[in-house]
Amino acid sequence: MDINKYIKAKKRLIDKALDRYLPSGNLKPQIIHKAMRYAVFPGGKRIRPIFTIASFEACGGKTNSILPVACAIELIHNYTLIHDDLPCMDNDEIRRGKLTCHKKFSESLALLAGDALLTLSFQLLSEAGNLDIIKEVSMAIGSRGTIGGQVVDIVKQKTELDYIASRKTGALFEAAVKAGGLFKGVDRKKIDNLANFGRLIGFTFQLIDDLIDKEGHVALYGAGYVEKRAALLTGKAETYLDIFGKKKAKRLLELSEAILKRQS
Ligand code: GRG
Repeated sequence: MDINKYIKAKKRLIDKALDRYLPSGNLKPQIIHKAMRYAVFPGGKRIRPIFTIASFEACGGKTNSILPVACAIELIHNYTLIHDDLPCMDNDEIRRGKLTCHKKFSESLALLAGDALLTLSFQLLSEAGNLDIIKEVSMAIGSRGTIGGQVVDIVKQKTELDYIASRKTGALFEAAVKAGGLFKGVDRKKIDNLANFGRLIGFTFQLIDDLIDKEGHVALYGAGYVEKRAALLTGKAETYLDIFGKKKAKRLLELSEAILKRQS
């Protein structure tokens, strides 16, 4: 199966699982469940949970049991998007080609829908029963992780672009990849390698995002420099997969190449 087919198949699996985990829009109070579902579906690339699955597989795991963990990561990502779009943050009207959650519902409901997605993600993680993953994810998205990145972004310290990218984007990618190994229970060395790989790929993901949007690092350093840096970081990231062997790490390697080449 080529990587595009793999991505499509895993996305379908993740979407089905998300649909099972999210409360029905008919369940009281309907409006909050509708707002949560509105933000999550039809969804974006689902790239973070796909990394979680590929990492689990690289460690010898079989897909389905990791789904609650992978979906928790995606729910957290969706919470950050809802909150990031709010008038008190970026004040965006469009997300994934449709009205942002607060434009469709209201500011207070969007705030609560984000909170509820975050809360649901920890319910799923606790049901998966692995305290190391809960700790890892908590640290990644706290004030020294994504929230910290958002804070520095808000106070507009543009010279801190690397800090912002590594916290806003890198931290959740790192946790997503690490979670696959933690769930399979591989040794410390492999976990550390997954963490390094995830962190560098997350950072690269942001560099490519900047290239697509012609913002951030590209505005500051120019496209040529950013392209070179992204390629270098991807090469470095891939060295951390040697420990797993080419066959097992195949999907992680292909995903990292797909990120480097992505145009949208
Ligand atoms: C806690 C409010 C709050 C924010 C934390 C993660 C974050 C900081 C804000 C989200 C907004 C943002 C632009 C983050 C940068 C990372 C990024 C490129 C997000 C978009 O991710 P994709 O491309 O989105 O994976 P899809 O739509 O495909 O899921």
